[in-house]
Amino acid sequence: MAEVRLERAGEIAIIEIDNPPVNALSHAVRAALASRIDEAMTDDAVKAVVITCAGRTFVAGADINELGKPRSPPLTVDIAAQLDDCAKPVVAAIHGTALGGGLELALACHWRVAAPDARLGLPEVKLGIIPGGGGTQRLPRAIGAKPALDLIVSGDTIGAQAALEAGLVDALATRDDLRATAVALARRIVAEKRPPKRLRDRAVPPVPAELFTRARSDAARRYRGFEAPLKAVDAVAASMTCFDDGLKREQAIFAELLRGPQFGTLRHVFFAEREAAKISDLPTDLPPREIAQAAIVGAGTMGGGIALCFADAGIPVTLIDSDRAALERGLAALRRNFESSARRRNLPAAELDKRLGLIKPSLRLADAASADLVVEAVFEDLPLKQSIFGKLDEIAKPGAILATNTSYQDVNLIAAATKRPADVLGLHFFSPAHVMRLVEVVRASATAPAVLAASLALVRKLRKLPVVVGAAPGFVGNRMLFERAREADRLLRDGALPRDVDQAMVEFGFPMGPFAATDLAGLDISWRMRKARGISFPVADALCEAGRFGQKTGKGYYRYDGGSRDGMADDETERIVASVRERLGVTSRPVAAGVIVERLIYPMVNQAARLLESGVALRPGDIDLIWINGYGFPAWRGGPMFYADQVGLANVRDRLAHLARELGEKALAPAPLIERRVKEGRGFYS
Ligand code: T1G
Repeated sequence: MAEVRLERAGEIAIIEIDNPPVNALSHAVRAALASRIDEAMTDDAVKAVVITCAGRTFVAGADINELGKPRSPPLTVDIAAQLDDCAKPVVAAIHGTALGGGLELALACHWRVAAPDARLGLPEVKLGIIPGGGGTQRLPRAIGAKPALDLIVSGDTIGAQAALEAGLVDALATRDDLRATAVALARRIVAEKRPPKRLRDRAVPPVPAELFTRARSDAARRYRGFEAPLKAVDAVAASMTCFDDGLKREQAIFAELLRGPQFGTLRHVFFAEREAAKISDLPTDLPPREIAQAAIVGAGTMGGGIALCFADAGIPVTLIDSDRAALERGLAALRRNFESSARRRNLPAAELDKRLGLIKPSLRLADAASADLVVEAVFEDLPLKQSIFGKLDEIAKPGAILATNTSYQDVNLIAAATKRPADVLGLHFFSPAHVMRLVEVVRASATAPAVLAASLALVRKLRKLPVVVGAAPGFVGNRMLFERAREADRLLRDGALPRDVDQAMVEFGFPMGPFAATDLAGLDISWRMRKARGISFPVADALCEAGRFGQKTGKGYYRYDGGSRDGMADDETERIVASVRERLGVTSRPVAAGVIVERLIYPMVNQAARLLESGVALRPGDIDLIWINGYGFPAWRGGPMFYADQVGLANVRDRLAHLARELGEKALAPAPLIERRVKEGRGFYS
C-alpha cells in the first residue's frame, strides 16, 4: 500500500513518499502528499520541509497505469503549485531516478539536493506526451531554454554532477547521507532566514528567436511523424512568456497528446519493455551473479563498441586482439567514440578519463582468465569462433559466462566447442554498439537459467534493452530483415528505384531507408552470407559483382562523392537494375509508396508470426522492441506487430496472399498463426 509519512527532525518536517517499486505518483500518493504538505505548512513548530522517498528511487513519474484514464485531482501540476506556494522553505532530497512528475515535484521545491548517482530527466516524449506538471516552464527557468529543450525534446536524463553544474540541483550529497544533507541545508536556510527560491518567479534568460524555429525543424526531421517532440518545443517556447500563460499552454498540449493515439502506442511499448524482462521458466530467486570484470575478444568495430559500453557502466574490461595493429586501431576508434558520446552527454572530462581507465588492452587471450564474462566479437566465421571458445574453455575461470556476439551463427555449435555449454549464450549487440539500446540475448539449448538471468541483469546494467531470443539462424531481428531485404530487391526489379523505396520508408518514420542502410553497413556482408547459402538477390548481387559495396567503396545503391556520407542517385545503379530486369525478362512499372510500405513490412510480420509459432520469439511485444530498438522502426507506430494490428491482421493476411500469388513467392503466403488469428477475429495483441 502506498504511504506518505511525515516525521519531525526538530523544526524540520520530513515528508517521505513510500510507493514501491518506483514511488510513482498514483492518485493515492498525490492526495496523501498534498495533505502532508498542508499539515507541515499549518504546524507552527515546522520551519522547513524536506521531501524524500523510501526505496531505490525518488519519484519516477506519474503512475503510467493511471495515465490516459480520467484524472482525479490533485494532479501533479496542482501539487507543484502547492509546493511553489509554500511559505516555508521546501528541499527535495533526490536519489535514484527523478523522472517526469518526480522531477517536476523537485523543480517546484525551493532547493534540490541529489545523491551523486542520481539521474534526472523529463522522459515524457517517450510516452508520446510532454511533461504535464509544469516541467516545461520550470526547467527552462532552472537551466535555461536551450538545455531544457534538449532534455525535454529528447527525453534524455542527466547525472547528478551535470545537474549540479547546470544549476538544476543546488548541492550533492554522498549516497548514504542524502537525508542528513537535505535536513542540514533546510536548517541553514531557516537560520539564515532565506525566503523560498521559486523557479516560477524567475524569467527565462533570453535566447535567439531562431532557437525554437531551428528546434522545430530539427525535431520534424529527426522524429518524422512523431508529434510529442514538436509539441514539446511549443511548450518550452511558451516559457519565454509569463509563467501562468506558459503553464496554460503546457496543460493544453499535454491534455491534447494524452488523448492522442501516439500515447496509447507508446504506453504499449513501455509495458512491452517490462514484459520482455519476464522469462516464465526463470526462477525469480536466483542468487545474483556479480559481473565485476569483463573481457572482449576482438577489437574490431563491434568489440571496441562493446568494450566502451562496459567501461561506461563502470565495469573494468580487457579488450583483447591477437593483432597489435588491429588492437591499436580499435582503441583509437573506441576513444574517439567515447569522447564524442561524452560531449553529447555533457559527461565531465574527469569522469570520461576514469571510465577510459577501466579499459585494459591485451594481445593475449590468456588475459581473459580473471573475467566473470567474456564476449567474443571476432570475424563472422564459425570455425574461428569455435576455436576461440575451445581456448576460452581452457582459460576462463569456472563460472565465467562465455558469450558470442555473432549475428547469425548457430550458438549451439559454438557452445559445443566447450566443455561448459551451460555457461555459453549469445549477446547480439547492434551496431554501433555504444549507441543502439538493443541486445538480443540468444538462449542456446544448454544455457543455464542462472547464466541467462545474470546476462539479462548485465545488459540492463549497460543501460541497454535485453530481449531473449532462440538460437535459430538470424535469431529474430535479422531473420525478419532478410525478408525485407529480399522484397526490397524485388521492388527494384519490379520498377522502383532505390530512392523511391528509401523515401517511402523514411516517410513511414524510419531514420533511413533499407538501401541507404545497406550502403552504410556494406553490401558485401550479406552478399557473402547469401552466397554461402546459395541465395540470390539479383540486383544486390549484380551491384556486388560490380564492386559496389556501399559507402566503403564510394558507391553502392547510391554514389558517395568525395567520401561524403550523403548518397546521390547514380545512373550506373539504374543501368545495372535495367540489365537485371532485362535478364529476368521483367517489365518494370512504377510502384506506389503505399505498396512499397506493404511489400516491405508485411513479409517481416509474416516471418515474425513464424518465429512466434516456433518459439524463437517469445512474444509479439519482444518483436516490436527488437525492431524499434535495433532497426529504427518508429516507436510511435508501436513496432511491426502492433502496426499490423492497427492496419488489421485480416488486411495484412489478404495482401500477403495476393502478393504470394502475384509474385509467385510461396514464402509470402500468410503464416498459419496469422490465418488462425484472423479466423478467430483476433490480432497479435487481441
Ligand atoms: N508508473 C507505473 N509503474 C512504473 C513506472 C511508472 N511511471 N515506472 C516504472 N514502473 C514499474 C514498471 O512497470 C515495473 O513494474 C517496475 O516499476 C520496475 O520498473 C505528470 C505525466 C524508473 C528508470 O517515463 O523509466 O510523469 O513490471 O523494470 O529497470 O509530467 O521504470 O515490476 O510490475 O523499468 O529499474 C514519466 C518510466 C511518466 C519513467 C526504473 N516517467 N519508468 O527502471 O525498473 S509520465 C517515466 C522508467 C509523467 C508527468 C508525466 C523505469 C525506471 P513490474 P523497471 P528499472
